[in-house]
Amino acid sequence: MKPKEYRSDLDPVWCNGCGDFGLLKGLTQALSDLEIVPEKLAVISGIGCSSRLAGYTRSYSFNSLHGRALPIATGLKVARPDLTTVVVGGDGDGFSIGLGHVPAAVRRNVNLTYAVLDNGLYGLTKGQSSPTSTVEFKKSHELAGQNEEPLDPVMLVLAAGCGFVARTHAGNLPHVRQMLREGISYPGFAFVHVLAACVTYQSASYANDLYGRCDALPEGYDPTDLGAAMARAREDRFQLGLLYRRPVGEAAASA
Ligand SMILES: Cc1ncc(C[n+]2csc(CCOP(=O)(O)OP(=O)(O)O)c2C)c(N)n1
Ligand code: SF4
Repeated sequence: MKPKEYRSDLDPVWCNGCGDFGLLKGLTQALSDLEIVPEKLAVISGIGCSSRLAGYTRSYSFNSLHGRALPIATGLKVARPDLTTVVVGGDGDGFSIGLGHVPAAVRRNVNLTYAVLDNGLYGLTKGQSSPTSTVEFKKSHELAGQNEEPLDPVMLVLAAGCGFVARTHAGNLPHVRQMLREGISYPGFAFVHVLAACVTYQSASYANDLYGRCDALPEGYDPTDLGAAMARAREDRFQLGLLYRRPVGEAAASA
């Protein structure tokens, strides 16, 4: 099937230029590459602009409850292991209300791919701060928790023992496609951190500033080295690519 055949009949209501379009496009391309038929595909999300994505795919889609996509997807995958199950949501969905489910899902290591569209705020509810909002953003908008440093989703899942951790940004479609293809192919819980801009509630320069802070992992980087992945994740600049892939069958190191 062609990528566009993985789209449902619904037209996205996202703002023009929203990063969510990049994830939708990259996902449909990855599904096409992997030749997954819609009858064997489930896309589960929580609530948020990004979570609308589930309904835009031709699949068993469920735009569920805010913060609850992971336990719903886990139950589905356990009951129907034949379904390729992709979970999508925002940074608020995954790291505010849904935070407790993330390390639990990582440790259960059920075969899900969890793509978090991280725009550093709550888009659907009009621009409040999320756990990944920068201090500068909060100060400039006089939002709560101004002195709280942002949480790093990649460090969090690495520390919890995630076997597949990748980072990409929504403006680089071939890279989104590749990271999702590899994540979906991984036979365990796979986390894909998708950096994106909210064109409506972030500043006009946010997208460029964000992409200017990204580097590709260097040639020869070894994704089986957990220590190297953590060192990369701690760098100020965002490292894009497959940061960590635990060999299948190897136990997670205790964090
Ligand atoms: C239980 C519950 N609490 C709060 C809300 C309100 N709410 C809807 S979406 C959202 C946050 C959305 O932010 P994010 O998950 O980052 O997604 P985005 O819209 O930025 O893609 C909130 C707080 C809700 N729908 N349900
Ligand atoms: S408000 Fe932001 S996150 Fe929501 S659709 Fe518009 S640009 Fe995208």
